[in-house]
Amino acid sequence: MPKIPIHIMTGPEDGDNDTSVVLKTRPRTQRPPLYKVLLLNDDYTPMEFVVAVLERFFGMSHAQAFEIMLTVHKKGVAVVGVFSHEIAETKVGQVMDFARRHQHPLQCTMEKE
Ligand code: TYC
Repeated sequence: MPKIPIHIMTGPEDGDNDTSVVLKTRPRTQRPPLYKVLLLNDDYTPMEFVVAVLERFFGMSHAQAFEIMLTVHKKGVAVVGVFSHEIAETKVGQVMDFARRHQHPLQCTMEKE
C-alpha cells in the first residue's frame, strides 16, 4: 500500500510552512576620500610667480589665479583645488619642484577634506 504525504493546514501559511522576513541591505557605495591642496603665503615669492603657478598647474584663468593669489597673500592660505590622494600628491610635488627650481620659498601642502 503506497503512502501519500499530507499536510494539515493549521494556520494561514502558504503550504511550505516557512515564516519569511525580507530584510533590505542598504547599498553602501564607497567614495574615495578627497584632499584639499593648499597654497601658503610667504614674504618672498613674487606675486606673478604664484599667479603663473596657479595658471600652469591648476588650470586657472589669469583673473582667477590673480584672485586666489591675493586671497593667499591677505589671509595666509587658500584652497586651490580638491582632488583624489594621487592627483593632490602630484600637484603638490609639481608646485614644490617648480618653486624650488626657481629658488622661491613657496609652500604647497595637502590635507584630507
Ligand atoms: N606675499 C607675497 C608677496 O608679497 C606673494 C605671495 C602670494 C606669496 C601667495 C606666496 O602663496 C603665495 N610677494
